[in-house]
Amino acid sequence: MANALRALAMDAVEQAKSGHPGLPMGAADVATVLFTRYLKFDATDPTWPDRDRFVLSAGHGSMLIYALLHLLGYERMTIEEIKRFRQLGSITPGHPESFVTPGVETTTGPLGQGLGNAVGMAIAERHLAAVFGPELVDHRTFVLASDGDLMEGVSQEAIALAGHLRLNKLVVLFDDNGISIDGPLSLADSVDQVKRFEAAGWVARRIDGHDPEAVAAALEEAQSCDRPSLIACQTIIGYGAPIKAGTEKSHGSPLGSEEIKGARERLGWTEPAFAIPADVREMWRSAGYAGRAAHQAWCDRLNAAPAARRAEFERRIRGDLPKDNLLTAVRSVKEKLAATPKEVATRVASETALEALSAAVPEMMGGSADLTGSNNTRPKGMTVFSAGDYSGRFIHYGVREHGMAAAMNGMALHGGIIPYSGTFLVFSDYCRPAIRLGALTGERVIYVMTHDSIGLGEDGPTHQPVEHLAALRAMPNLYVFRPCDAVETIECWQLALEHSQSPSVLALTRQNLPQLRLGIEEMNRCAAGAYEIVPARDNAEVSLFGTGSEVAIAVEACKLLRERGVDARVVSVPCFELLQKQRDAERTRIVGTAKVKVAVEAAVRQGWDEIIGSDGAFVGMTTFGASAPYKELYKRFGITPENVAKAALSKLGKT
Ligand SMILES: Cc1ncc(C[n+]2csc(CCOP(=O)(O)OP(=O)(O)O)c2C)c(N)n1
Repeated sequence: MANALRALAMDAVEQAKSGHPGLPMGAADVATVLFTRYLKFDATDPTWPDRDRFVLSAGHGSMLIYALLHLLGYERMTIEEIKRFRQLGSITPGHPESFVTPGVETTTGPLGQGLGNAVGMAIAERHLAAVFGPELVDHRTFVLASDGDLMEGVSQEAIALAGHLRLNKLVVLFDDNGISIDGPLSLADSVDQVKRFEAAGWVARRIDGHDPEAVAAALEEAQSCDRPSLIACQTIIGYGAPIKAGTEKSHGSPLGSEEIKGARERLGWTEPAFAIPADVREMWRSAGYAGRAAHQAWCDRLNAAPAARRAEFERRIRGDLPKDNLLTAVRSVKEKLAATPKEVATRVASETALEALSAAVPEMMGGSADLTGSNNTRPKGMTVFSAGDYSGRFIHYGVREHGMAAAMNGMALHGGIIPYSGTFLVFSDYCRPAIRLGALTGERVIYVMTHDSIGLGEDGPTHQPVEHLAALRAMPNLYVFRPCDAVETIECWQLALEHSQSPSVLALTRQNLPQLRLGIEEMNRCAAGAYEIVPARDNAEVSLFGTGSEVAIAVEACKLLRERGVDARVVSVPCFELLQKQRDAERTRIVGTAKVKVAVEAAVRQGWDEIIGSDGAFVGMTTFGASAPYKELYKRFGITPENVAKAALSKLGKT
């Protein structure tokens, strides 16, 4: 059975003239034991909520999972798709993409991410089991990880978190082949992975990955562990290839016809390319359907569950929001702000928003990378998710931004959870590889990124984001929100929750901001991405644009211009991406036709030309910031109402 995986991998890579045969050939025995004897799944229903999750963290070995899905009888993974490996429009892309291929749980390729996702999946499983009971939620998460996965820094964060949380239903199968692209691992690494995992609180052992009974015994043992398990499976990369096996030459390129011929002989595989003998195919097929009974038993338990619990479970798994509760929560926050306007930092406004939202939307799970008090992400009453209490909804991720972001992707992918968590905006760089995968895959993950500019003051330029908004806005399918006051903050939160196929970043201030939106408005004005917050009196000569803390500066500048007899308007731009999505006519209406356009944002200009044009004026940052009280910094860098007004007057030729 394992040789069937090897043959398909060799043949598909050869046909595509690109790909990675080494890992599938080396890990074939391990995968065969896992999928035929331990993994709980049903090939006829790849989205059954209580299936075990399998994560191929070493995504370059994608042919392993495609071959498995094909042999196990996943309907859409036909032999034609295997033959179209890496071709446009196939469901067999170069690296596994969960939004393309049924049966692929997460998008992998950037090494280490899959392992991080798996920790999030295991967290989601434990939490949902605590909420809904083991009769509805009781499954494991298995990961196949390579040397590269374990060398990446994010793996350390993921491993440490999983060990600390005692995620005992997480099992990592390490494809311990001692080879990476440059050659033997000894060129660059001498870590004892078993000791490393043990030090992080895992149960770890080393086995012969080509001995099916050893693999089975280790998996058996892992089932009853009270901690997560590492099984280091010693394997030979490119197993079976006469010359290239055991060397980097089998890692990432077609083996070539001679080598394939030799491998077929060695493996005793006499079939032509892409052909599988009927008896082997039959054994794989029956493994694909073996989980049906467990699936049916689960369906029976779901049907027998109390109606309300079942409905809530199904709603959460579908990813539908509790709409009425959400709208009531948003309205109540807006009503309070209308009755008693608040001059608060948007991070504090976010905490107020979260108090209402997290009560209304129980699938929200919060957290922070050791900045809970600064990010304001733990609303009152939200208990901590810990090894002793998996029903808690707040995760202390520790100083592990990257691991946190990767875990949040896994939680969202698992389903039933809307993860949100915080750090400083400047450390979005530490999360970026995971944010990118969340955006590519289309996961609802919400980042609360506070201390969003020089406005954080004394911590200085190491902590003051300057280029981060532009960098985040450059990423497709990511919403970057920068609300200007408490009202915009609740509106942006609502939008982030409603975007079920995209991650969002909420960039929030440390410093207090005046409430600019007074009175009660049912409508979510941020939904258009930008809107006129101070209308023109007559025919504006100047349009002023700002985001977040700089909207108040634009409003002051508008007053100065009016004192000089210049009619101006102010447009708040809480979300570039939503503005871009408006129809042309609507966008033109919002941006306006004033002769002069000036934007103010305590960040770099990049990206703003789309709104103000290359002839527009920009007041912002061109260098890194500095360490000082924030009011002094705004003066030092010239981000003031006077300078904004001056820039407009200069463009009007009225200096
Ligand atoms: C973050 C990241 N860096 C680099 C790569 C490029 N890359 C793909 S596989 C690999 C290493 C291969 O070694 P290993 O992980 O041991 O896989 P094996 O050779 O056993 O297939 C590298 C550097 C990547 N996919 N992700």
